[in-house]
Amino acid sequence: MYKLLAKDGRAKRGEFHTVHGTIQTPVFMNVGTTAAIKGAVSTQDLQEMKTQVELSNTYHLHVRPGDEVIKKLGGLHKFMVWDKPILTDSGGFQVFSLAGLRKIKEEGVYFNSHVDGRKIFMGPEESMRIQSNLASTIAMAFDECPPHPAERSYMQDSVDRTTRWLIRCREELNRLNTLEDTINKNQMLFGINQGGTYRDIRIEHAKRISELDLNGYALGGLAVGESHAEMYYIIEETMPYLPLEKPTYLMGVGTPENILESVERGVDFFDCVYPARNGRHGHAYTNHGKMNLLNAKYELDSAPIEEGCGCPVCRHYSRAYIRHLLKAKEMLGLRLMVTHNLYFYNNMMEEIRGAIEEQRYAEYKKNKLNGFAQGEE
Ligand code: PRF
Ligand code: ZN
Repeated sequence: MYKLLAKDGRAKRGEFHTVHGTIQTPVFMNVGTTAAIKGAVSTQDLQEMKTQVELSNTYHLHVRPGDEVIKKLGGLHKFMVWDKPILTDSGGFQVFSLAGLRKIKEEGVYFNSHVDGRKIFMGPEESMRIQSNLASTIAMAFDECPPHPAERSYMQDSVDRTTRWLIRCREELNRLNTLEDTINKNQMLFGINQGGTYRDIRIEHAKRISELDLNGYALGGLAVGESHAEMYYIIEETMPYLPLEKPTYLMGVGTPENILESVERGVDFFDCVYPARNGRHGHAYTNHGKMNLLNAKYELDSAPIEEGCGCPVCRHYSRAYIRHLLKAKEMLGLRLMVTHNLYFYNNMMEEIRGAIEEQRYAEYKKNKLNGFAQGEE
């Protein structure tokens, strides 16, 4: 259940109540595709990084270790020792990004596993059954994320199929939630809006799925190659047609700048691999832009990554030491980088929530963007 606490322009400050606790929004979800945050970060570490929600993937966990295995072990929460909310993505998007060979049919998608090449079929019912076995807090509907650019006729057909799939997802999840041996009988469902950069297709789809009274809604099919201006335009135009009293999740976005712009347009939930991926590549996020710790100028630098940062890394370690670990390809280097970056994102979300509450979001955003533009790199 979503509760709107404050609004500043279109920016929303809310609370989302779940069986695994309350999520303060806007929120950034930390990506752990295979039930692990890449960069040797444990679920205990996540507690220190102000993480509220962990995100895992249906497709990956179905392939390995198998959702039946996780169900036998009591569900994903028990398995990874994380008692806060977990959102699982439905598998559709991962199939499109990973599987070379695939066939989309009315019933679902046929493709080959990226692990051993074996043939797999996944449709709305399969995705819901897997997510029910995983027992995540929030399940995502099974959708198609169309490529960019796509012909208008392809887009319309794809979006219509995604709507039919959504109705099947809802039916199947309602059924699963009533079964005796279902671990989380309160599993929630978010529907996904598609339509690429076609404003009218987006809006028609948003209106249609809003009638289904789901627990939340997502904007999918963005950050797939369109410009930032196009993405912001589509968010701005589509948001008024999604229910204000439900959370909205912008899937797979993005940079701190993207998040600041999207919060201003009313988005509540985000997720992105950037903080973990950039961290593993030696790039640290700071309020003065990104810095490359591999740079020679940090060889003798005993300052923390960012002065004043409250993360567990900046409280103890120097740029010089982290640079050395990265150079020596020590795992600890990756872990420290990912820890700082996830903290940076989660902490920014906390600042955003405070700024909306205090009706100073526009000014907060302007100062933040000015800081980033100083650019350390
Ligand atoms: N659909 C699903 N997951 C996603 C996306 C989508 O369109 C995106 C697009 N940025 C990221 N993750 N199911
Ligand atoms: Zn830090």
